[in-house]
Amino acid sequence: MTEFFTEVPEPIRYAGPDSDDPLKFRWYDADRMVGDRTMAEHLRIAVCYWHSFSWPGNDVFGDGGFDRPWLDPALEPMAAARTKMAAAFEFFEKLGAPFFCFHDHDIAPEGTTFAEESANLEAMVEEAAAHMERTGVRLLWGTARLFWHPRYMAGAATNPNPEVFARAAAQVRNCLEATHRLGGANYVLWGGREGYDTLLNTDVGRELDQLGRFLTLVVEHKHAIGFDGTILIEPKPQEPVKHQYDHDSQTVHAFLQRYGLDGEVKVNIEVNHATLSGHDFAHEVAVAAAAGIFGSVDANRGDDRLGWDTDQFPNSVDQMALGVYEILRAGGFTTGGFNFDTKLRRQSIDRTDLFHGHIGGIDTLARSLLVAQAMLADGALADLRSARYGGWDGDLGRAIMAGERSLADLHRLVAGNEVDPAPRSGRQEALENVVNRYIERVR
Ligand code: XLS
Ligand code: NI
Ligand code: NI
Repeated sequence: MTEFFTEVPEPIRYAGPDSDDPLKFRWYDADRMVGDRTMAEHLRIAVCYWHSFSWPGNDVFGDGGFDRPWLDPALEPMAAARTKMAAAFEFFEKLGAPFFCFHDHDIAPEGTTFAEESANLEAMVEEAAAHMERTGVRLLWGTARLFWHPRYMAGAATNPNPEVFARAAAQVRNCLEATHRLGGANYVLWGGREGYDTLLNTDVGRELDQLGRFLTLVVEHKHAIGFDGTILIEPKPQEPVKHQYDHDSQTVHAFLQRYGLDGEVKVNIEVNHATLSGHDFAHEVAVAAAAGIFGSVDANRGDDRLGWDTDQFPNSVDQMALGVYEILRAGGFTTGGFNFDTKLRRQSIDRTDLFHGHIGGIDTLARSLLVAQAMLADGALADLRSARYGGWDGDLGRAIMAGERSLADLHRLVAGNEVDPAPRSGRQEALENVVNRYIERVR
């Protein structure tokens, strides 16, 4: 096999926080125990196929300049797909990433007919199975690209034309089976165009029912074929369309309940999408965990001042540690993990830039994990939180929550006893200082 990443001859190793070697991990030490699991088991790192290997670096204003020889349009598509896959697995292995993620069309050419699309996918899935067997790299999730082809311009499941719905269903059937064949831990649906650009031509009620029906079909098929991975929805408020139905975790939870899919489907939270929906990443994790639908994470961040999906590598421990803390509070990942749905900046054209981005991102997650675990183990924030809610464990709190007090009962209580509790400090600044102390100290 021809080597592609020639500047990185050896797998990336851990060298410790004092290392200045840009091709070593400073914080990610895969086998280091953090609480009851190793770092690798906690983080379950995955590399995404699409931005890393299928994207030439173009933006809406110009062509891409990335060094990706397999994207040359003059190549025979299946041969190009095989070369791309060899380079992708070389990267996964050298980075030491235990998982990868893909869309159907990232690994297999679309072809010109459905028959060709299906045959290409089948062939490339066998090729992937062989690479996985050889390298030990596993599949975190698969997904179908239901937003690229012009047939999906008005949505896939939410399209006004049922034949488009059928075509999307067929594509998902193929991709779900491919994911199952490759032992995927999850299957993701990102509703890229499930929403609308203008209400003037849109029937929102119908479209939501269609989306509920579509997801039900996916869940039924998952059970029919015995796929035991988790089905995940990836919430995003907008982009590419103006309004997307899976706006954020709380919206998705209401949607799942409405269509009877609670307990069947969880969420894949993207840091970037949280920002776009006006939330912090930690908020999205906490809300999903409270609803029992926390599944997996796309670790790529946005930019607070840009209203689009910049897909940047995470590099702020200050921000990421708070999200990882919520993940640990929720018990950590089960089938999920941290996928790097990340894009290099357009000027990062060298092969090795792909390593720099991932190494920095993985180190950010590793250090955030250490901070989060230390805060959790010491009960640094938990003590104040439980004291704050202490009243709810007392007689009054318990009786209210057990449904044993009516509005009239509470009125009687307050009127008869002049109940007027004094406010207490929420101590936000003191808590923020606690977090900073952990960030400074962790080693
Ligand atoms: C786009 C999404 C996409 C999904 C997979 O914003 O993040 O990349 O993760 O379809
Ligand atoms: Ni995104
Ligand atoms: Ni994503």
